Amino acid sequence: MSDDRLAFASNLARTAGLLAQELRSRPEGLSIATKGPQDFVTAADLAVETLIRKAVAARFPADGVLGEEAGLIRSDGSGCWIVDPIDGTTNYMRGLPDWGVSIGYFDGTALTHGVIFAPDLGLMATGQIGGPALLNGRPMQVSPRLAASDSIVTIGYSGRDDRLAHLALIGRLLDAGCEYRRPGAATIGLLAVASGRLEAYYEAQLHIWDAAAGIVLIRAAGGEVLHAPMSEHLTAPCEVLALNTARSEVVPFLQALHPQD
Ligand code: LIP
Repeated sequence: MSDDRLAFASNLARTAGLLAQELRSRPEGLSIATKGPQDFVTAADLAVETLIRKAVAARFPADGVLGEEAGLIRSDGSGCWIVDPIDGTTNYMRGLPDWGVSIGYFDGTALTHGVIFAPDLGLMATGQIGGPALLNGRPMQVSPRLAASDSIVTIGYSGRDDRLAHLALIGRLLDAGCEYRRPGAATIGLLAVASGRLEAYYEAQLHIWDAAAGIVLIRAAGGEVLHAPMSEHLTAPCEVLALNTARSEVVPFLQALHPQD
C-alpha cells in the first residue's frame, strides 16, 4: 500500500522539533510538572503533542493517536500513530542535546513507519518496513560488529525498573567486555543502533511511544527488535531488546525477553 505517511511524518516531526526548540527559549515553554521521580513534563511536551494530534486529524482523520501525554484517542480506522512529542524531556529541559520527536505508525497489525527527529543533534531518521532506513537522506544500516568485547550496548532506566536488576545488567555487560552508554532518551539509543553507531539497546520497561519509531528504523536498517506483542505493549511498558543481529555475542548477557510479536 503506497501512501505518503512517511513523508507526512517526517515533515511533521521537523515542524514539531523546531517548535520544541523555540519553546525552550521562552520561560513559559519550560513550565514544568513532575510525573514521578526524575520524570517531568513541560508545557512544550504538551504543545508539541497537540500540534502532532491536530496535524494527524487533518490529514488522516480515520487514524487514532497514542501519545505519551494525552494517551490513546481512537478514530474510525484500525491505524494508530504512536507519538512521543519530546522523548528525553529531562535532557531537553536542561539544554542537553539527547532528545527527539518520535513518530511511529501502527497499521493495526504491525509497526510499519518510523521517524525520529533530534533537532539539537541535526538528525532526521526515517524508515518504513520493506523500505530503506535513511539518516539525513542517506541509507543507514546496523553495525556489523559481533564480538561482545567490540560492542557498546545503550541502556535505558526509569523509576519503574528494579534497581538491583539494572545494576546486575551493567555488571554482566562489563564482565563480558562490553561498553555501555545511557543517553536518557530511548529514541537516541534506538537511533544509535539503527545508524550502526552502537550494537544494542535494552530497557526493562519501556513505553511503546518511546520505542515505536525506533523499532521500525532498526528493522528497516537490517537489525532485530524483540519486544512484547503489540496487544500488550500498547497498554503497558514492556521489555525491549534491539540488536544489530541476533548473532551478537551480547545477547546472552541481556535479560530474557518476551516472545516477539
Ligand atoms: C524517557 C525515555 C527513557 C526512559 C525514561 C523516559 P521521556 O522518555 O526515553 O528511555 O528510560 O523513563 O520514559 O519521558 O523523556 O519522554
